[in-house]
Amino acid sequence: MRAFPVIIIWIKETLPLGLGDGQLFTWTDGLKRKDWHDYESIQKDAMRSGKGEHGKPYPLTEEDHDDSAYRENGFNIFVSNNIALERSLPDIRHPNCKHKVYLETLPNTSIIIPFHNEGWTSLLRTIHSIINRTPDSLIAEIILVDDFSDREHLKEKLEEYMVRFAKVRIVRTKKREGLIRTRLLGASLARGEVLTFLDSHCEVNVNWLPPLLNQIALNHKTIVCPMIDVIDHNHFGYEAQAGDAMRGAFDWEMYYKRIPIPPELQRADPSDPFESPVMAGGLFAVNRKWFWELGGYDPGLEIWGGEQYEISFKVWMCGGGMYDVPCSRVGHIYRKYVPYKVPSGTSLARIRNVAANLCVDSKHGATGTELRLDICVKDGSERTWSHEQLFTFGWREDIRPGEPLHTRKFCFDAISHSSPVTLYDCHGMKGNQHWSYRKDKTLFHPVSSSCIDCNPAEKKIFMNRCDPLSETQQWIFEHINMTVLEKFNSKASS
Ligand code: LR7
Ligand code: MN
Repeated sequence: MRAFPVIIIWIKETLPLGLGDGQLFTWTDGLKRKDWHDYESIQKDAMRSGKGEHGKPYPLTEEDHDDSAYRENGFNIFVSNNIALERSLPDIRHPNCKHKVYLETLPNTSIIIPFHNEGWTSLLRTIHSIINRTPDSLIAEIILVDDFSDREHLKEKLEEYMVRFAKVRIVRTKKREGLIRTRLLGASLARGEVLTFLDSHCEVNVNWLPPLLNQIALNHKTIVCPMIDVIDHNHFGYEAQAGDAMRGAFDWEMYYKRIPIPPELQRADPSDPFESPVMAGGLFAVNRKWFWELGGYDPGLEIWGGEQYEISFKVWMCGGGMYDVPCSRVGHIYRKYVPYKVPSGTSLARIRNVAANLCVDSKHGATGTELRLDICVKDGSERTWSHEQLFTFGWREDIRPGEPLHTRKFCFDAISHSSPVTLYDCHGMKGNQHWSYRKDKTLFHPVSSSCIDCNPAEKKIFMNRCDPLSETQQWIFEHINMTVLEKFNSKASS
């Protein structure tokens, strides 16, 4: 059902700068609508000047560019520290957004922000931008959920700082949970009618919230996402993503992608909300009751990733819809690399040789290089994503270095029954990249009917005629997620 404005033409002609404050408009559906812009805050933003203001790139010197600036957060924290916490942003919405009216009565929302070791100024700028650009009446509370951070500034100092904001609550997980269970903790405590999730390094833009809440008010079985703008990880310049409004999708590796809206689905008014099959993950609003009717997130999801598909599929399968809203824009700092550690045992494993007591190592592993053995990285409580001794067992029955969502696109590859094992661009067509892990602990290569063997003294890894009794051909998978290994082996002969 669509509603049409009764007096919209008159408005545009007489009030070119937007609708007058406090005016109400009754549409044909009988619901009252109003202009939710906060002209005072817009005015304040317009008058600001300084480095990084209006979302302009911060002028970088050589020194500011040093790698140490990126190490802790994956983005340049020096730049973040040098631009104002309340900096202004450019209004890059479609011009039609300036004239849109939304329901006079909108549901309120709990804004939930999970964070793990977030930078001080990037976290604070997220909160300040929300406070400055959101109608107070729509915020039930802002829940900061600390996922067991160990940085000092996120402890008492953060609590002391947030005292100035009556609506901010800080809650903390009791152990490292990962972003999914951290969001769930926030959601379980939330009291607002709507849950709005944001990452801990965002800046919300002008009038971002009313268009999201409006869509949910019209149909509560709706998940809505803002347009996600890019805050550059070097200079913090603010701009739209390449191509701007696109639909969410994913490829066969389950990598999130954005693809153009096909012409037949394009809206007459490009500023109107449009359907999107899957969301990016971090920034969205959902009716609280409906979120729990959907089952929330699967609490078995670890640390990072995948949850955006789970929730997106459930929305569609449960008779709901998912929309991207062009008149709502939120900036997000896209990191240069993932800075945080992952507790061991959460994901996929290293591969240790029984005879050598050494591990397969993909160090210096570019495409075309030979795999080698190396001393097993010490069992600590944590590892980094980029760990060279972590491997993923793909559903195509190939083996690749890295974590499932951060894999490098090289696969174990062998050209014959006596060749070295190399890393080569994954082709996903089995053949030379097809492996199985057998009960006798051998790593079998069906195409050559041979097994992975090694020379402990030279640390070399090569193919050989299978000899399950030889310990140099026996490999142990450590810290493995058993479900993944069972799936990987479902077709393996033993
Ligand atoms: O162990 C962790 N615990 C956490 O609380 C790891 C992370 N976190 C927090 C973290 O502080 C941040 O606030 O969780 C949030 C997301 O983590 P990021 O910022 O490291 O993730 P990302 O921005 O690289 O990745 C995107 O995909 C993720 C996994 O699927 C999440 O859904 C993120 O929210 C999501 N970000 C966005 O959708 C913003 C746009 C980027 C894209 C695509
Ligand atoms: Mn993020």
